[in-house]
Amino acid sequence: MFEFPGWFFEKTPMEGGFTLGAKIEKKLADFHSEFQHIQVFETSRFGRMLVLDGVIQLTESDEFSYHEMFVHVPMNSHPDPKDVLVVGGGDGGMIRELVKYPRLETIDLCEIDEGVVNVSKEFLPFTSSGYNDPRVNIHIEDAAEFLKRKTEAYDLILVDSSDPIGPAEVLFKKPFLESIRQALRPEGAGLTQCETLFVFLPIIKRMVETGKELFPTVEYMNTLVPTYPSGMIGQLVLSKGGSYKKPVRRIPDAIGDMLRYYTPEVHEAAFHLPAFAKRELFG
Ligand code: SPD
Repeated sequence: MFEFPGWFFEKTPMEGGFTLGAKIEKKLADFHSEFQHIQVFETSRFGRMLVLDGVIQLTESDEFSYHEMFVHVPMNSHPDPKDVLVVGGGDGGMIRELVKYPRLETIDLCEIDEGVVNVSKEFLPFTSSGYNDPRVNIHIEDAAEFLKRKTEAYDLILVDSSDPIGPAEVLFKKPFLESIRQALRPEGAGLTQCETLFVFLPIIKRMVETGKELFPTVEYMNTLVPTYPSGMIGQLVLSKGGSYKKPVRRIPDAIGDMLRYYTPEVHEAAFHLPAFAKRELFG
């Protein structure tokens, strides 16, 4: 089907009529965990690339935009975040951004697949560099079960999942969003990986509608990531309090100076959606 030896092409039931490809220099890891097929490649254009069940999860060249926006938007919109949970995110990219904040007291990570954590520690040092921070606690467990035991325990819950097929499917369903609501403190917010406007608008619309049944404030932010379908990806913001569209404080220079994508201006811009998406999702 694909006559490009030495290239990787995404193969997923969610491909939507087109696919992404990258030229491979070397295969660094390739194995099946209890949950999924895990691969790490060295690519010629994007540096190292993590692939789960045939789908690109991150590349060394552009993962910073995804992880920075997923973390610094809520960290600078919540009035006083202290305790954060990351669901999924075994590559460590979210943790790397969170540990930049001295104000955080605990950073929990609940990842179902230890294979992702281990392969990232071995081959993706650029994302897994925060794992040694003493505030980080790793729980290898199904997050749907983990969250059922938590009540008003977190200020932010960041769901850094793969696509809604396979191990992550449950994370896109109403009972899981209910568990997020239960586990959040009153001013808290849950952010969930929520696909791309140009390719998966119906999935996003369903998530927005379900979110509105459970949370007083539901918003959607969009970030540019060249190696995701159509070059972008979004997060659904489910807030128990007010809007997350604007930063409520100035990001400390010591953190802002380290970042390559997030700025207060990009924060606000991310919530300005193209007309077709705004109309479809928010009327
Ligand atoms: N279509 C793939 C979406 C993957 C989102 N999760 C990426 C995990 C990076 N930490």
